[in-house]
Amino acid sequence: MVGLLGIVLIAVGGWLILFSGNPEQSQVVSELEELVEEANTDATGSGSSDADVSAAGGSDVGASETAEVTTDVPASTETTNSAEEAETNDEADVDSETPTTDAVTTTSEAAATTSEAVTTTSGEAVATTAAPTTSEAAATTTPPTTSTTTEPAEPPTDTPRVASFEILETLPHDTSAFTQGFEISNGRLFESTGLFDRSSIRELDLATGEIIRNVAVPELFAEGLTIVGDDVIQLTWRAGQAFRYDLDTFQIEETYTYEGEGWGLCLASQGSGNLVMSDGSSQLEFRNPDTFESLGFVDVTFNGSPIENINELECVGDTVWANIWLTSLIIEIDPATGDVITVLDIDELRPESTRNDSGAVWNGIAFDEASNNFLLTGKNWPTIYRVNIG
Ligand SMILES: [Ca+2]
Repeated sequence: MVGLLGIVLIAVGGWLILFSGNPEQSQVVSELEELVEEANTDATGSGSSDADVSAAGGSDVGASETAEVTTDVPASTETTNSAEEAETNDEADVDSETPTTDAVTTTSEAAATTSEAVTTTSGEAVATTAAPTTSEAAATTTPPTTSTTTEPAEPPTDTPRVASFEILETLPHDTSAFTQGFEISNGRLFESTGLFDRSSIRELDLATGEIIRNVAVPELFAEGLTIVGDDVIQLTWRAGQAFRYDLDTFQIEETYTYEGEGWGLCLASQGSGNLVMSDGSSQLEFRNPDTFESLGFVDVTFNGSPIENINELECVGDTVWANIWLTSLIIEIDPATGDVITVLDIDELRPESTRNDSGAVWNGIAFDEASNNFLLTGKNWPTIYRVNIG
């Protein structure tokens, strides 16, 4: 009897560990949010640290979407998802290499399937365990201010900058596109979409958002992509395979294999010239763009704290921009050190129609070199935003 009770307790304990929602991760995220708040609090008086949400561009979609966005007030951070929550659980599990892998695999596939059902029925309630952040409390605990010596004001060198954004234009986005990768190359916009049986690689019209080409990725869960010369490389979530396609035909030219999960990908056109890859952890991995060979890792930290769930990436100049999965935060990372050097909250951009869909988090960032703007979108979002980040 006692033995049986012990087994039950162990089983329950294991379940709790498995599904308790990654306490470290949410802690890291809320910490980042608190720090953003603090930085904004520091800027009292300027009154302009919030995003300047002004709609230029007067496309018909733009006007209504923007109006919708500006009425949003609640800044609740969704904390659950279906498919990619399973990613996180699995990721932790892969690291621990416990003998429970089989059970986890089964669970995650079930979760992924659920997510598809959820996304296709657009916005039906998915079980969520919201973990509201206590940003107000955070705001009251003001951080140490910068030195107030008699010397001329010295800008803090280590404090991440809080950026703002301005909407310049909106474009329509396919609401069935579970965006995993988003990138512009020579005036052409490319997108990778995920989920089993819904994964694809696409080219979109940069001016209109229309889908020009759409090739399915059968049986796999596609993830991030990046353009390398005349090719495009696309990751998959847990298949351990990356595909190198001809950019113009989307014909697979080569398949690479790798350990672990694939989430985001970009090519450092300046700086190292290497691929930068995320796997949902706090690490970025560097790879040779010709061979996909791993060249090493860097830990992404925000004031010394590791930032987990680094997702879609965008290499701009010699830095890397990224989103943090399940948050509305964008960070700019110095890939040489892993330091987060800029933070930005785009919660205001989340379309109202996606707020009840816990999987429809933002996950698309593409830099347009020609205009120095960014295009931002999210999973199943109806809108792509062109923004100026300042
Ligand atoms: Ca990107």
